[in-house]
Amino acid sequence: MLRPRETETRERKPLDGLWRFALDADGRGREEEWWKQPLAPARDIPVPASFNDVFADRATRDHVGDVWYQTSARIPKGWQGERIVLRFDSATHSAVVWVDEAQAMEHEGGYTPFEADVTDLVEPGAEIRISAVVSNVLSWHTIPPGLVVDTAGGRPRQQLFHDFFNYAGLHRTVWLYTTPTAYVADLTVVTGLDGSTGTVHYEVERAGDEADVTVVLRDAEGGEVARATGASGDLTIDDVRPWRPGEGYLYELTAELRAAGGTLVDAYSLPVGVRTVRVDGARFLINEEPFYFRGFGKHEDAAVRGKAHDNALMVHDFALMEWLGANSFRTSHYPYAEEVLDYADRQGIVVIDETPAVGINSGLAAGAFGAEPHTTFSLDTINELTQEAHRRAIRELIARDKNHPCVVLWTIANEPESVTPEARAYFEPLTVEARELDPTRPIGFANVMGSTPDRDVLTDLFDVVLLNRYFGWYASPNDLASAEMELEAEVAAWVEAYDKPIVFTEYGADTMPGVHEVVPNMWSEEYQAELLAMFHRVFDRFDAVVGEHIWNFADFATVPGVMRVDGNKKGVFTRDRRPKAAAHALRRRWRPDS
Ligand code: GCB
Repeated sequence: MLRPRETETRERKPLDGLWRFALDADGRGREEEWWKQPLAPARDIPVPASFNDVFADRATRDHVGDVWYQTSARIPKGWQGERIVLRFDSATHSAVVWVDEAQAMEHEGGYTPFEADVTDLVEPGAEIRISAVVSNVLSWHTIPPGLVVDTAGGRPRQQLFHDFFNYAGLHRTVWLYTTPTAYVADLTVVTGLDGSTGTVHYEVERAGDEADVTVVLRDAEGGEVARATGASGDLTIDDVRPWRPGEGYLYELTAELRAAGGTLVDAYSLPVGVRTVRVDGARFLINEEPFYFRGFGKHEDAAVRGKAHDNALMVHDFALMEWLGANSFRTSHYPYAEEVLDYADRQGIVVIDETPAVGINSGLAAGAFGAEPHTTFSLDTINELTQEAHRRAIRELIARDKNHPCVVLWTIANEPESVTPEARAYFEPLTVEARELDPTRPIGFANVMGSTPDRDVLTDLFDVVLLNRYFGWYASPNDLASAEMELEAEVAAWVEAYDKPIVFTEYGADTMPGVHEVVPNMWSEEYQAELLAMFHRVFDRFDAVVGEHIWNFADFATVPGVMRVDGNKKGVFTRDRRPKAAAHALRRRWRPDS
């Protein structure tokens, strides 16, 4: 699915700003057809932002159910004759959208875009009212799953099976944009390298009247390097400048549709990084060179705005990663804003791209998050409907992110149950689907602590072993000597069992900034630094360990509970991005020259 971009033939208009907003505490809005009139009473709300923390009341912060957004927008006069599209970059977790009184679209899944052709619903020059009802409810059949429970106090409570606050709302830009009536509907590129020659296989999907396709590839200076005609084909680049970690060199591919006689009908341009990705035994190869992942699991999370995309924070986070010497991160535990992937492409930062499938694990949910005990996979819990939602989540992730050179690996789920035959039955078809959708990238899933190679039943379906391990924290707490032995034994067992690369996608320790100790105990800055150093000592003993992603880049919000004091404190930076002692220690490991 193509991002809206401005080209010779296309315009776009972001609708960010203050919208009108109303909680629907009693769930009456859909029945009372609130989209048919101006929302009242209503408050102003920023878009993009999570709604939870911008006001100062518990009713909003802890709201479970529908909320309503409304704005008005004028369709530019000049858009007469164009195809006009309304697009939400995301609505968490599901939404129905109306243009004036007509329903324009609905969507489930909180982290991927959706759009509708609204040409017939609007009049260039005239104003329209856009209304959206957004639900933050998670159920057995959503990705991620969750459960709404009644409370003695009378208000429903959203039970989560994951460890981050259920921020919701319009987290990303809402656009109106145009395309001509015959247009480039999709574009897919797959790149290759052979010595100093690069190749770009392209496929253009067209919609509307027949038109001829020309594609032109330009280098970063705008010089044409290759050109072809036809809806699909191959371009060759002599003396190619590859995209590589640390060097986000991008070409630009423009697909042009031309009518008979040569008039330009539509043009769409896409940044293209020429690189290859492949797993070979226990090596992870980018451009046929072994790659070692240094970085983090992150979150989209900040004070006040919650999960909203923010360019200032994004640029700052990348600057901090560079300061540390990080070369990669994982979009734990959902697809991040497309701006982030665009920026990673340009910065040469490698991305492990994850679906929002977190919490498919009753053991964890009951243990860590206080959920009622349940069986993970059953007719009444995670079932075929969940699997279908999961399949859609994979499809939408790959459709959105397939062309990003920064993305080198898809993670299908975080810490799912992975030791039962039901887990295998659930995941096997999803791996088949992911491979069909993208045969070019390896796939993995983040394996939960305790799912050791003798118990796990999923790993053979995947290309890489991604391990989330908390030795020294949840296991052998405050005992790094035992933790080191346990960790080493487990890595040895994985190496013995599989000839696959191992990336540690999580390890870490909650750390209160400012707590210092001569003899480091849990929660102190020194303990975090020592725990990370212990993991690194073990990683360095195994060639098959090809990556270290610390949990987490920064402290982040969670549901308050007995496990968490003001959120998860495993950040190497605080929530406002101040370094803990571990950050300096990491910099010495990752940038020994600095
Ligand atoms: C995990 C989860 C992550 C949690 C983390 C923790 O295994 O994948 O979402 O935040 O542990 O800190 O407990």
